[in-house]
Amino acid sequence: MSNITGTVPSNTFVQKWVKDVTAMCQPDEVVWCDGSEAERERLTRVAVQCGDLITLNQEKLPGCYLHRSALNDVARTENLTFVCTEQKEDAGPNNNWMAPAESYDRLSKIFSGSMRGRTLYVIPFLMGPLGSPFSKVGIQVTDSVYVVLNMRIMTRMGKTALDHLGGSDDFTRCLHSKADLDMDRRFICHYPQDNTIWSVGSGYGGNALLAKKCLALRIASKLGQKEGWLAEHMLIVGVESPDGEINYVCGAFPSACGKTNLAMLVPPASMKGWKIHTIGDDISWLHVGPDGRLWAINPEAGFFGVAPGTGSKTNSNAMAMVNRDTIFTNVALRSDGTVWWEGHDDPVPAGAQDWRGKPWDAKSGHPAAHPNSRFTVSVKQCPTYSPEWEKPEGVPISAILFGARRQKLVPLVYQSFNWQHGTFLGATLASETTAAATGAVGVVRRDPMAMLPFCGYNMGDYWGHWLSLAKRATNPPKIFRVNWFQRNEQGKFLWPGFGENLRVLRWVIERSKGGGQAEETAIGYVPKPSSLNGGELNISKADLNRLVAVDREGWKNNLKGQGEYFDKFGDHLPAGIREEHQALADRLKA
Ligand code: SAT
Ligand code: MN
Repeated sequence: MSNITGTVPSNTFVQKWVKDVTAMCQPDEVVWCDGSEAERERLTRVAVQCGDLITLNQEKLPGCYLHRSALNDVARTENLTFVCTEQKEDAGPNNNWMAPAESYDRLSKIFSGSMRGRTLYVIPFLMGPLGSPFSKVGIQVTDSVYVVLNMRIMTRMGKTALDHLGGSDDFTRCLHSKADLDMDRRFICHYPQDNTIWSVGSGYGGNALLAKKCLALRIASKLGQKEGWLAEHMLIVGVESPDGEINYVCGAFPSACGKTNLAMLVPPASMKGWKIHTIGDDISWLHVGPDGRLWAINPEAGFFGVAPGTGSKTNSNAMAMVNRDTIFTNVALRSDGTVWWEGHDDPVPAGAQDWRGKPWDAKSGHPAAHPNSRFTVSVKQCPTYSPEWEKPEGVPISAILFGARRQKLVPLVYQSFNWQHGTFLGATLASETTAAATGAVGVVRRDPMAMLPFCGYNMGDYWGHWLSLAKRATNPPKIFRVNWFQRNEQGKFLWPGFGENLRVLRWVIERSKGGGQAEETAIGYVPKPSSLNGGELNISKADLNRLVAVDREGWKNNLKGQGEYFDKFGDHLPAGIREEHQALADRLKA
């Protein structure tokens, strides 16, 4: 029998599930978390004592701690991530699949006794604003105190969630154990039919904070299909023009492609009077409102952002928010007990330790911080935090961006002709890979809607679901494709990016309202260079023209690969996507 501390909730479904998993995992102790400040302080002491957290310099970085992961546990492991539906076809060619019975059986063996000598924490959490009809409850069980402390930042955790749940059994059952952190015994499995997630053998964010990619995207995307809404890998940002009007934009980009930077963009000095309101940087849940618009909530309560490349020049808002009450993972440690990463404001430090805790200097020949090192911080610490984050109905969306990392071919920005064409632009998204997942970096792979690793069901059906929304969403957002990452022959970025991306947002918003100057091309509406410039942009005319140029031959060469990719979805490919592919081919031929 395990020793129990904390208040056991009255919900008998929660009690029973926790009893069952406790019997399987056999922890020495069970702690029911309440999300209080006192609990945070107590668990932080536990984490420091067991080595999960290193206390940073509390004068310079109050409330900040460093976590060093196991060396083999630094990113999501997509090859070990499964969707376990009865029929393989329901998971689709976009997911790894295992039959539920086999998967429960294999994982039960790893979970059995995995928490002996350890504490099992129960974390009730709410995804979405208090009192929102769109919010969902999860209960995560974990043996990692690091996971508890991160979940406390990333979600609305504790009593709030239990109050929302009441006596209902409508919650996602999220079971997690680090077990022995062995890659050969690591599985991240999703059971949409049971509203259940089992993850074992990893302590890394996307594998272990089950509220995030596992619940808020994989499980939620399937719930959205059933219930008529969308769970998307999108930031949410409000853009206020000098006349005080705010328009909200969602943006889907693959991991580590600048969602956090765009969500809290700092307007360039030349764009006086523009303001940014941050609602979310990673996930958005979109519902059709009574006005026929799409309304977005951010189900999360924190940012799990990439540290390297973050500095005052690229994202001064992020720098301002991570100087207190932040958990850093796999960054470098300086001799004064503060943190550093590549791209940090301060010069390369002397006498530092790298992310593994080994002595490091500029001559070490490898980065000091892991390329996928992270900060976990509350959304409320963001200088551009918008209180609209807490609105139960969310914010109305004017435009959706699909963005990716492409050195060539894809213009800086272009607009789709309509919702179906916009869905096609999302479905054909492809990006150069990053360090956010294990595997090769910099290889172009198809990543539809930036959801390839996160769509919890057959992607053909998912595109069909997107298309079907048009029936109810009579005033849907306009859809755009963006690419900040074009380079010239010398490998230099053509577009300055960061704050200057506001110029693109300005055009996007003008277009969404029926204005803005554009040229109709075979791929969509492309801006007139002058509508991005406004006179103050420090970039050559030739480069600007090149940024919005349409390479017809390049696009023609792309058609075959797109068609082959779509063929993989067989009968599940909706006719509308096939139609758009054909229409693009026809326009390119004309
Ligand atoms: O998967 S995480 O949420 O840990 C990070 C990411 O890839 O976006
Ligand atoms: Mn992400």
